[in-house]
Amino acid sequence: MLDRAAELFESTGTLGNTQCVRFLCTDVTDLKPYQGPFDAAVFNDVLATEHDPAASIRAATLLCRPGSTVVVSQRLDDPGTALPSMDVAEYIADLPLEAAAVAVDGKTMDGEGGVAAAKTASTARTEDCCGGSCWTFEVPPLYAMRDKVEMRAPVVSGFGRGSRQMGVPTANMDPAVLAAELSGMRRGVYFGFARLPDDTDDGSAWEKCVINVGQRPTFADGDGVTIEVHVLKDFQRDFYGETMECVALGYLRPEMKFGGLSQLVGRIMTDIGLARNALDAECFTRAVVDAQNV
Ligand code: ADP
Ligand code: RBF
Ligand code: MG
Repeated sequence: MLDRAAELFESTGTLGNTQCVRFLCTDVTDLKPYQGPFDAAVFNDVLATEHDPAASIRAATLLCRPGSTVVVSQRLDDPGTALPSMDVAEYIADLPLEAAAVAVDGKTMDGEGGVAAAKTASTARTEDCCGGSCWTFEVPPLYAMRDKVEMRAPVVSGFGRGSRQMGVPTANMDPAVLAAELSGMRRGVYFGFARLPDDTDDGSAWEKCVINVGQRPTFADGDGVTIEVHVLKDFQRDFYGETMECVALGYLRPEMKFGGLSQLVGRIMTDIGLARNALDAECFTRAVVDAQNV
């Protein structure tokens, strides 16, 4: 089937940043973060027979770019086939997915013929005519915040989890100083720019960064909210105690509970790639020029 499909595309074989379609036969849970992000994931009559459907849909979702679509289509009452029970709502419970109104033949199929997107997995489910069901979700789009959030605080010690050893040191900004800013921010991963205003060398220039504002559900280290900034620059030194300035310009995704540090770091690498690209866009570049004049 893959060979036949490949014959239909002339642009196969080109990798890197070139537009193309790649065909591979693999288990979705074996795909690596660098192989994404993908524009869509479709489970066509396979999810119910996966040995770990929750792990499969999670792996696929984490490989999908913001604004992409995840579809689960399943025949549920195929005569003579005993399928295990399938609870799509439970599989996606802590994933950054939103139920989408399903467009069929250009029409929005949400029961009432309106345009409102369904909110939960159960309402996202749409029966079709062949005894099957289809759930359509959207990975929330990357979005610019209406109001940027500017933060300025000393860098404090974190949990010493070795994020630095994993290649993503996070400067923890003192949350006590930022209580007011925090109260207006939803928990999750942001992107923007950061700098060390008092650095006499080159640290005072604005650099791209990713920011996690949250409670680190992957780890049992208390539920205090931390503001962690990973700057996309190699400072070659520590700067504990120094003042950091950071401007959050866009929101990437909610915080999630991962199966461990390496899974988390894999996703952070994707976050970094998305942030790097997004921050090249004119709207964000202009916003930081404004910020520089503050
Ligand atoms: P902690 O648990 O104490 O926050 P980390 O392993 O997260 O330790 O490392 C964070 C520290 O690394 C920061 O406080 C900062 O002093 C230093 N650092 C060096 N380069 C960077 C960078 N590019 N982004 C963030 N922090 C950096
Ligand atoms: N921790 C989580 O438990 N879940 C997350 O989804 C999550 N996303 C993060 C995204 C970025 C860009 C960064 C820098 C950190 C994130 N963290 C997340 C925090 C992470 O657990 C923390 O940096 C390390 O545990 C070190 O304290
Ligand atoms: Mg840290």
